[in-house]
Amino acid sequence: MSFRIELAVLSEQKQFCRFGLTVHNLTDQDIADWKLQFIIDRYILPDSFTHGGISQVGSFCTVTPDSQQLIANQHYYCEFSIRTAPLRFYTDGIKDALIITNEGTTTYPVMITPIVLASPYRERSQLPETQSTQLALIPKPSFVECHEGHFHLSESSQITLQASSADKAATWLQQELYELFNFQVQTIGQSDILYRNNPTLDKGEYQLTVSGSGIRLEAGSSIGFVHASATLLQLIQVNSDQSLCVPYVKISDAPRFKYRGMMLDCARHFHPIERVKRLINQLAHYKFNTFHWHLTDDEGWRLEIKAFPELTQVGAYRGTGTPIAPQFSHLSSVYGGYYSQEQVKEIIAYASERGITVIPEIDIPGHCRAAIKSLPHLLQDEEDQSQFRSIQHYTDNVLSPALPGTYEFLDRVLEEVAELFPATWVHIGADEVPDGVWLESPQCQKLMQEHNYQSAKELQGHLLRYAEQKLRKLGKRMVGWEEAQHGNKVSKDTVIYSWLSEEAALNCAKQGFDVILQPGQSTYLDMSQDYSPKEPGVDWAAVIPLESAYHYEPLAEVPDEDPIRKRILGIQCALWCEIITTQQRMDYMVFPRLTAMAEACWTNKNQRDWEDYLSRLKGHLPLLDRQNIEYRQPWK
Ligand code: TNX
Repeated sequence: MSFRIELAVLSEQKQFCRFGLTVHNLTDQDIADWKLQFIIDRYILPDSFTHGGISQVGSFCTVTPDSQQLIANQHYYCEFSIRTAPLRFYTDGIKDALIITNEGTTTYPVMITPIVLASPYRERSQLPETQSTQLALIPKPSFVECHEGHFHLSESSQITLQASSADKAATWLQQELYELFNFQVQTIGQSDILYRNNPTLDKGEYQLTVSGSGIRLEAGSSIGFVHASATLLQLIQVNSDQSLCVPYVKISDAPRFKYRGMMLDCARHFHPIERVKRLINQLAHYKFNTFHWHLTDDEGWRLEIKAFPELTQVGAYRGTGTPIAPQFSHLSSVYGGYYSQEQVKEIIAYASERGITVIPEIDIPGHCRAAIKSLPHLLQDEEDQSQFRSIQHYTDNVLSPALPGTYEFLDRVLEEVAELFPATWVHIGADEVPDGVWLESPQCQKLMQEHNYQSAKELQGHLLRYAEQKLRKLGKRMVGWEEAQHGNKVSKDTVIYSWLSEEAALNCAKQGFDVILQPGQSTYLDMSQDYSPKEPGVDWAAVIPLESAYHYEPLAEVPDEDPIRKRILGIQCALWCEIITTQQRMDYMVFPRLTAMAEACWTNKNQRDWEDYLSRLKGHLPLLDRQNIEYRQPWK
């Protein structure tokens, strides 16, 4: 049995494109009463559809063709329009397809040919030829002094602790020496690697000295020792006889920004805990200190909540016939997964051993379809007639600020989250609540009248203020995407993560909010890395080649001495995972851009230099190879 599907762009305008779709029956059998299912992440205008009808939930489309038969060796053809900018990448095309007959009891796999694009990008980015440097440190430390000679680690090398806060860092170093270099430090031997307390050093700061007498790591905080260990791991050289040595150096180093984060979306695709740990470990290598865990979204609820087992029983899985329906991939199976509270504790401990704080995100009130479908008796407003469509094309994904069930849900979820995560910050989402929401709900109208609210934004603020107060009672500080301050109800304690533009960050900082910068145009690792149609990724914010990622400088136009800069706590990069289905794809999107972002987070502005970074990156690639990271080859 063999079927094939082809999508071709027929015409393109700035925000309106037409497509032709062909399904070939390559078999010698006719099929009858058939439907076509496929995945595409843009919204097909149903009225524009020819030769049949289409229904769409998120990215999941079902076509009922006019002709009931698909004859052997013949094809079916239809056309449709989408309000979209021109498509540039193969990953913009159909991601999965399936033919179903007999009410879905029989299914046939469909081969997908790459989308026929009308206007792929013309330009290509190319890196200058670069010599690799021996001291391949990323991010670049504040001060490095090199000396002639190397210290040789030997079979009797031992780690010695003269600092109570160094034990986690020392354990991590020991593990990484083994993982990366197959080198086992001794429990009794020579004190070649010495961790020493230095109370004059600030949090995160460290000093590393390698000389004839050994390796000395100094810090005044446990995180400082982790950073020192990360630097040491990058300094290690492997001799031809596989023995290890470290060049003589003196390094003093301190972070530029207090907050250095990465967000991982585990809702759109589920990442098993080994994959999450692998990323956290990599973050530690680049001196990040925060892992922002996006645990809930329309397409999946990934966190065990004991008060509501339905959230994971129902909300963690999607597939044909399930309440969430298939999304993004895996049309022919039930797909999903979640993290038990025990696993969450394991991740938190793993991150903490590497100096990384885990901030959970429970995204409300938009992006809540999985929760609503899991707990309809609590979360569904039956009388709501509002018409809206979210960015990801859902019409039923927003919590209602007027339902008592919403507050019961929030209370229980936030209580368990606050208990489970030691971090003092809890991220509450607040992004992308669609226009048109709530206004046709009698209960929402009543709530608006009671409080004299004028707009839906005020209703959103009403709910978020509740969440903020609840979190405060639980000893937590609420943080959220830039829309969290819409409706003007939350307090200035809320930390704002800007993502649409830097302007939002600036506005919020001026109003007195602390901000974290995560601009899509520079820090989104789901954006394509180059202009070739083969490059996986999206480009709604930008194409982000390594060079653009490297050159990101937060609020570059605001002078250094402007007091507003004190409100910038740091930078975060993000991996949204609509198209991240495997470890391989994750590695490719994350590396090497993560190393460029690390430098934006850590290294002082006046010490950053693109070509210098490239020569360090070149020298650093063997260390990525040792970890089997399938990074995008920078010089290909
Ligand atoms: C915007 S950034 C989103 C996400 C998507 C992402 C895709 C933000 C707060 N919302 O829901 O996954 O774009 O690039």
